[in-house]
Amino acid sequence: MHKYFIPVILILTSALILGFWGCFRLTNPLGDYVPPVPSGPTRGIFNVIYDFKGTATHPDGESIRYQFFWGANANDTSEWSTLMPSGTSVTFRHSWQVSSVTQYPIKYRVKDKDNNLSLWSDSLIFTIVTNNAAPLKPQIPFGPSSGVINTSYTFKALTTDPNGDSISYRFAWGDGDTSEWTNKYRSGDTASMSHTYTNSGTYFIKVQAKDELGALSEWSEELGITITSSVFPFTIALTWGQHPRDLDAHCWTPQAYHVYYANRGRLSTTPYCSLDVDDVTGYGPEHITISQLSPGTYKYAVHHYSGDSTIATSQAVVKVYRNGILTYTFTPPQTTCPTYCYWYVFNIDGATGNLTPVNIYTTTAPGPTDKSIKK
Ligand SMILES: [Ca+2]
Ligand SMILES: [Ca+2]
Repeated sequence: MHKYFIPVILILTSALILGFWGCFRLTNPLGDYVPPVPSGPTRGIFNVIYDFKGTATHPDGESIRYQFFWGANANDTSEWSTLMPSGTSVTFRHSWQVSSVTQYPIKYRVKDKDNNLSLWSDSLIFTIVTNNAAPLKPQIPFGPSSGVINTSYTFKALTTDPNGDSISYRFAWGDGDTSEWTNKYRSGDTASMSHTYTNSGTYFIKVQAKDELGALSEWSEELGITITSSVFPFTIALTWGQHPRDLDAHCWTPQAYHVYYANRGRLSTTPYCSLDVDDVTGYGPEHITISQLSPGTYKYAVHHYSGDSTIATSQAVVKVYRNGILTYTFTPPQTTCPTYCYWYVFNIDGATGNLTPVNIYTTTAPGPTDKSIKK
């Protein structure tokens, strides 16, 4: 009897352990469950946050928690999520710090309220692209430079990505609102987005690009748009390129007012003519608005105040909006252009509203600039 005692004890103990294990295994409904492979991007760069999604189903329909594994080391796991209904997709966000490792296996597992644990999902391999370049700084947004409130206007954005990656864009509208990212565009294709301003004022619109890996460009230069609460007889928008850095819009009115950077005028009273801003660092825009015409001649000119180059090569554009509608577009004559001269663009007959192009360079101002003019 005695010589069988130890083997019997061993057999009984083993059976007991296997039995318990079997019971435990049988009572874990997630014990054999492998969640579907996570979805998300497979390429990216360091220090950019990416979204990864898991969708698991509990065999008994119970709620489950999710935990992701990010692959940087054996313990590189997320916190457990809150309990989610079975079959609900859960998005985890993650970024990777700069490291020599460029491939990360991402997987997840789930557990139910009784802490029954699933197996790990298969891995999604996330590869860090180490030689990615961000998109180039986008061109200045293209769109109207004036408009009225509560009207939708469309603006365009364009840049390229040195790697040829697809690009999404977002606009900062200058009124405190920044758009969502657009869908992806091919590098070099024009994106567009619309915006509506609800208050009058001058707003500066800029655009930023992001490549498909999430690398951000610089913000573009700003497009100015002047939004008015009503449509004025004339809004004259001056824009130009980077050089010369300072062009100035000037307007002489029939009542001997000289509206320019040092004397911005007024819209609600005499001279019913006003300059919005003085840009001194390239591009513009500078808007002169005439809110009410008086009989006599209005003269409009652009002065090259400072900076290299000339008006002829400045890429200047003068757009004239008549009652809110773009009616004339002027570009500088490609003739001899003295440095620091005036580009005398046009006259307006205040009695009829007729515009007469002049379009010449002159070294003297088309109207008086001395102290006899009214402020
Ligand atoms: Ca790129
Ligand atoms: Ca200026």
